[in-house]
Amino acid sequence: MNVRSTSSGLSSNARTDLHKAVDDLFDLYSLEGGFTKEGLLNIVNKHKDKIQNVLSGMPLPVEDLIDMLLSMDTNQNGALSPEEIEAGLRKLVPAYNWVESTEPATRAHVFEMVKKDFPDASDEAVNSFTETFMRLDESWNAGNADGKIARSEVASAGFLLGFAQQVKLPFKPTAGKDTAALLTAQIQNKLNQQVFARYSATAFNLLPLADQRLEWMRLILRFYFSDKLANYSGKDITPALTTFLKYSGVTSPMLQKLYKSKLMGGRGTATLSTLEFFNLATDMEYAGKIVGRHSKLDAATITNDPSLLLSMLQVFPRSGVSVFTEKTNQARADYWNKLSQFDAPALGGNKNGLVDTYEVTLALGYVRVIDNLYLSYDTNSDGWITKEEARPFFAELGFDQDMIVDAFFAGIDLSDADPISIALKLLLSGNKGINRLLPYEFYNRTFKLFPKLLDPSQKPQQIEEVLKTD
Ligand SMILES: [Ca+2]
Ligand SMILES: [Ca+2]
Ligand SMILES: [Ca+2]
Repeated sequence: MNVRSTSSGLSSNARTDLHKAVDDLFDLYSLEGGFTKEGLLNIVNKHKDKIQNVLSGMPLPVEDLIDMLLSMDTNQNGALSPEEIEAGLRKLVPAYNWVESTEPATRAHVFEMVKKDFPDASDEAVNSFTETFMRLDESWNAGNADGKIARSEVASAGFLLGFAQQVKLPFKPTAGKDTAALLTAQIQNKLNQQVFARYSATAFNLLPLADQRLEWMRLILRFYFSDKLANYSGKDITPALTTFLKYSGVTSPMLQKLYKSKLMGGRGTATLSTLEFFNLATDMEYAGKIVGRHSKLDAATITNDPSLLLSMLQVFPRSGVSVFTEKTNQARADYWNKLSQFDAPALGGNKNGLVDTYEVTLALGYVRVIDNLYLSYDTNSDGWITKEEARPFFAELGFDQDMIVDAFFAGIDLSDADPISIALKLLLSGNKGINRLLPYEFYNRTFKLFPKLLDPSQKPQQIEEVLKTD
């Protein structure tokens, strides 16, 4: 099942090459003392495919990169001098104004400089951004861990921040279902998660523009960190998560599997890509904020926390209302009072009687799958998925027969070990009249299937084979 991935499938090679390309640029700059437009274009063109590949994970077209670099030739003599590059970088890469080439910047200095560049931003926005920026000093980020930021520690991250500063805000939500629309939707979710519980506003687009700008730049910086950490972590991502979140908790194998899976827009491979890691880490952070607010997560608690409920409806824009709420402003008892089932070992829980952060992450991850499904397969965007709309989804699962779709819509348990009984139940149910499903109904029908779908040894085709002989 491919929930039309918004990832461009960032390979670690492409990633390394981007960093190398940017580093090469800086090397050339320092060696040659400036370079020509031609030389510059050569470098960018040489790496264009790879740069494009990486940049397509973010709204940073490669043409902008070239334009940005060429715009530094202020005296229009066709060559970039070190002075022009320094001036250009200062203008286009804010971080170069904060960190002098001669002296590393302290946290207090960075805070003052950011405040100066964003005079209208709130202290929360400036503080959090500064905090994140200072992480460039950490050793996994190739920093020297001296508590200060040197120019050399800013290099490629500074470039990304330069782009982030230029992207037009506020984001306009798009109604389409193309890659750009999916990507914008995903970025919106991540920003809404990031600002949750830190501002009185419950959504990113309700923040003042200066705060939006800093939060957006912070998100880009954290994506850049994920890139470093996903690389650094190998197969065991616990140390990387610990570093990213400063969180010493655990994850379950099922949770990691979900975030690598195509259900979540992942690639379905053994290691976590940058985007997969970023999704998991930021979703865990969001779940952590939810768990941190309440000792017990049930319908009554959630109903009494309207800003949490509002945030969740923003973060799950297509499925949230249906899954999380009974009626307006009231949490759905059927969903929330059952959340404790994620404590069960069968779902990767630790059976400690509490719903821990990683268990809530898995619970919300399943809702994310449904949200993605409605984004991709509710083709007329009316909030329902019909049998007709669902067919391509089932086809991706390997279910090509109408009977399976009928059985799913009729609410028959497809996780049943005996495929013949699925067919029998369908025949006996007389429940063929259900032709469209709301997200919560879809969620309920998919729920038992999730562990199976995450297990590659389960082959839905085999079920189909048996049904064919029926
Ligand atoms: Ca340092
Ligand atoms: Ca637990
Ligand atoms: Ca529809």
